Amino acid sequence: MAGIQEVYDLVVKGKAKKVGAAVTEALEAGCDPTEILNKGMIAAMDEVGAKFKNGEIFVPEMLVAAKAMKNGVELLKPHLASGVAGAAGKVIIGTVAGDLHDIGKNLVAMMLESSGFEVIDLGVDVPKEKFVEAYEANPDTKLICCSALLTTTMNAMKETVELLNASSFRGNIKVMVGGAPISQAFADEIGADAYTEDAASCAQKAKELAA
Ligand code: B12
Repeated sequence: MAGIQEVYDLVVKGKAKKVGAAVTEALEAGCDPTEILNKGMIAAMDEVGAKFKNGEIFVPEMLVAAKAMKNGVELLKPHLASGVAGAAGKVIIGTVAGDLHDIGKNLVAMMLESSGFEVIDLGVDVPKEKFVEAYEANPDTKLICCSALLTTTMNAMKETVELLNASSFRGNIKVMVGGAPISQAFADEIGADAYTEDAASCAQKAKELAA
């Protein structure tokens, strides 16, 4: 659909100011919000990642694309989110130490909220001890979610999950992991309870785990 293509192009080019209007137009034209997200924005970030890998663009261009996507997601949010926040329980989420990527983590947080969870977002570059402290401050938490986007920060994820696994409260929580380099095999290896590929399936799985 033309509207979605426009969103895609603007995210790839990092046109943060224009992307909002394009999302609104696509919505008004009747495009499905989930398609705008998946085919317009997430697919665009894949192209941005590929261009970075090929040396066609550099970090500043990745940053402006990320900003453009964030602006677009803000506008999509009311159309994607629906549930009553808090009813399903508390979730702690963060991107692990050394990792500054937060777009995927924010989408996961948004989908969890729209599935009725209250989300405590620790942000990016979160030291492993912070996850433990956040649980201690919120002992009614049901789920802890860790995100990592770099192969080099997979080890920080491993250390975080190991620390949680060694904690006295491990029996009270479930641990979920995700992010582009993470796989089911890796999740099993580090002793997480669950892995899913994207934000929508994370929210679904979270509901099962917290039930
Ligand atoms: C935008 C971006 C950046 C931005 C991030 C801005 C921000 N606020 O997030 C900036 C410019 C800061 C950046 C920096 C770097 N980046 Co970068 N970045 C990207 C890019 C283009 C997009 C990431 C993204 O947002 N994708 C879209 C979101 C929606 O997808 P996602 O994060 O994967 O999330 C989905 C799933 O993974 C899942 N998910 C995510 N978290 C969780 C958690 C749980 C619990 C679950 C269940 C699921 C889940 O659900 C999400 C939604 O469906 C990727 C390329 C790519 N295709 O991923 C490279 C990429 C990740 N970056 C890369 C690199 C190398 C870097 C730098 C090292 C570059 C440098 N030389 O400085 C730095 C590292 C900085 C740091 N310390 O973290 C590489 C990583 C390579 C590797 N194998 O490790 C990639 C793959 C690019 C590439 N092809 O080379 N980057």
